[in-house]
Amino acid sequence: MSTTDSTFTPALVVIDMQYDFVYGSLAVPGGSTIIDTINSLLKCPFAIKLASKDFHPADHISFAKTHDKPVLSKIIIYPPGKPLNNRPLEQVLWPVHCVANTPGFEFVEGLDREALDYTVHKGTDPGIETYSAFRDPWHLANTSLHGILESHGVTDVFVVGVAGDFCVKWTALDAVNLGYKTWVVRDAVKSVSDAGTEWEEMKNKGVRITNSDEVKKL
Ligand code: VGL
Ligand code: ZN
Repeated sequence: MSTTDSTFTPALVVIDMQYDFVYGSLAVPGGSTIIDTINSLLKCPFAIKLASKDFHPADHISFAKTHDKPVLSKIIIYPPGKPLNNRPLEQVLWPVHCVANTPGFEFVEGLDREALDYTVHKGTDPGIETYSAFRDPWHLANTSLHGILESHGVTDVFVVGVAGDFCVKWTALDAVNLGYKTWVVRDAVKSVSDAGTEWEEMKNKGVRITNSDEVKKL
């Protein structure tokens, strides 16, 4: 990876490599198998290296328990404070996961957290699901991610982590929409579902799919 080209300022964004998503209540199949690959990418000369953490209050809107409904059932959610017919969205209800400052919220054991320059929290508002590490689905509030990337003059965003079909995908799509050249590193991502449709969807919307060996040659 070249650090001398001023038109190429790459950032590595590690999505949600937390205990609950790897071994805990919402374990993504194969999640532990990408830790070494992510650590090897964290050794590359990215201009900055960031990680997101899902940071939920105990009564978060995305938890089945909050609604007394079965896990993986669906509800319709609305932007808070807006009329009820304003941009409804379908919300999958999850097991309780990544409750702030519980063991499930911690970075997974083995992740090279020393290599990280920044940690970005998301999903902090009890009433709003935030899959994207940039912002909620209605674009009512930004996390710190876009501001950090802009302040470092980042041109290219490389996304890794979990889950490929939720937070990785929505972060990558937002990165494209915000004007970054956006890459998802396929062998450093695992998904909840094995259907694989997220890869075609991301490609169709301008995300570049790459792999860790290619990234190391950049
Ligand atoms: C995620 C489901 C619920 C993710 C977060 O990190 O992909 N998935 N909250
Ligand atoms: Zn969550």
